[in-house]
Amino acid sequence: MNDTPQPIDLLIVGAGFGGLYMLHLARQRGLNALVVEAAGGVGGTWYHNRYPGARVDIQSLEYSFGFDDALQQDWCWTERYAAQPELLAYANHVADRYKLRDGILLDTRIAAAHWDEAAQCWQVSSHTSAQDGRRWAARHLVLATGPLSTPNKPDFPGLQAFKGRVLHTAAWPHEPVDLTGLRVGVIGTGSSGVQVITTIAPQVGQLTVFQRTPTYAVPAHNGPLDKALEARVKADYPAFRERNRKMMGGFGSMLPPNAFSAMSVSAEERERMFEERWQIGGFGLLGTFNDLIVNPAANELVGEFVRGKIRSTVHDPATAAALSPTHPIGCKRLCVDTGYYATFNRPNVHLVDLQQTPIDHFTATGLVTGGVEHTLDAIVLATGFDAMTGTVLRLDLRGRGGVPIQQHWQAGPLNYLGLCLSGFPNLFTLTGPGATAAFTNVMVAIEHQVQWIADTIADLDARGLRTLEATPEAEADWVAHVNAVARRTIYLGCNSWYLGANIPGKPRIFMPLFGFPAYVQKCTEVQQQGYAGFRLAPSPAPVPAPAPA
Ligand code: N01
Repeated sequence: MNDTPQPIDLLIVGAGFGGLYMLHLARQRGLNALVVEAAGGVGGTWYHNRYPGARVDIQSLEYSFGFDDALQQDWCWTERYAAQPELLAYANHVADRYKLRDGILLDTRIAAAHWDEAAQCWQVSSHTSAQDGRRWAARHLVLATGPLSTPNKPDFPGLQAFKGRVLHTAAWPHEPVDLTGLRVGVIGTGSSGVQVITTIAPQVGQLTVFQRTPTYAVPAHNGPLDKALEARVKADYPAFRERNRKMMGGFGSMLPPNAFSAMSVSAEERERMFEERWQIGGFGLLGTFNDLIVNPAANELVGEFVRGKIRSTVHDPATAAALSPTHPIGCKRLCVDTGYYATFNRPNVHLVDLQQTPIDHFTATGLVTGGVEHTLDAIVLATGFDAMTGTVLRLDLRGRGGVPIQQHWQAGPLNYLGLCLSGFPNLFTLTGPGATAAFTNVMVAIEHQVQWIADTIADLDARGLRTLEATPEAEADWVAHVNAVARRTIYLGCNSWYLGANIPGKPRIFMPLFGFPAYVQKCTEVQQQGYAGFRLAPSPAPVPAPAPA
């Protein structure tokens, strides 16, 4: 270990899109910044989630940076919804275009970050051997670790005994994985499961899908990017971005929500309108009416519409029934698919309903549910993430007085504005709990938060201030606000990762905030009000040199 920490203005953990833009903007503002990334390349989620079928569920023309018009004009997406290789190529393009690579330390995991009261900075160290571990003394620390970055690997009894291959969608191998002709089991039917199931079904010998909760999926109608649409958007890109920033989720201005209730039209008209949006595809279905995610009765209408689609698509009525969700639609993130339900008409695809027959244990050759052994050559865990907090809680992160983050977040992730924590000065979380990223086009969310952080640091420096720290009162109020917003919606009506409900023992607190424009307004107001809810402090006076004897 090199004993002298390297002084730095800003240390950024993670080289996904958040870390990349944070580094770029910090450098533009004249800050000495460094990104430290555990993986061997940039791209974050798109570096790790390289399972067959991985692609974005927000249209490519929207799921991209808008901070530089030259970038958005030059880059050409090939598909309506970009696939993982193209998204990873885009992340690498951003790193090269803005000459970021010399500010990114790859293959280096941050192990510890401790607030140093005397030096008023973060003492950060990397997790490598004693010889080559690195240390930094950072004025500011940005956790750009992503909301969905620590895979959830359930502790299935006997999994170790299984002799076949075990894969996780969120940690997919970099070398090709050939599943051709194999008997494959997929556990999990969220966004990752839906994509991998649909993609591998035609390749594998037999596919057994182990479903704990059925999922709602709407068609993507993916295909080559419409050149005429691309030209229209590019002719007007800054205004297009501006319109999207005014949308609840930071995207979707091409198909805005209707401003009237599902109850205000006849059943026939409602069906026609749902069908119209189903044919367009994507998340727009939930904008058919303005009350689908706030009124359970309205939500039930669109849920039943999708269940009707499942019944008319899946030939076997028992399988269709098992695939039909009963929880509110949108309560778990809606999946955007390419033939998911129809996949269950294939003779080589078999659904196991874990609600009827839960997983009992694994064996050397498969797994047992309800007394029946399913013989498998490979198992794909599409079991999601320890979302929003999992990665941060795995750090040795200690604030004032050495208080560990595990203690501060014992009852749930306390935060203010989804950006800062009391007792953890000059620490910023990007796309973390309390912010809107999970409900927003994450690229738009990242741009906003990165700009807020860069502006805040510039303000502090201009005013000769050394630290910014959320007050405990502001933090408590903010968490209450996030949960109050959720209570006005259908989001508390199911067990989702938004609530931490997918991880045994995790505090059940609603973590993301819904509503991007109001969030932006609040963050701006806080800045304009001189950082209401924060304590600001100047650099401590230098300790006078001892008087000569
Ligand atoms: O994870 P999930 P994901 N036994 O948590 C099941 C983004 N994303 O990786 O619902 C049996 O949604 C679990 O069952 P249940 C997107 O934001 C985006 O699919 O908890 N089953 C569920 O079916 C998304 O929301 C894209 O009952 C178990 C599944 O595993 C988020 O990432 C693509 C289990 C996990 O679903 C997470 O998606 C991929 C157990 N012990 C991901 N534990 C796109 O852009 C969990 N499950 C398209």
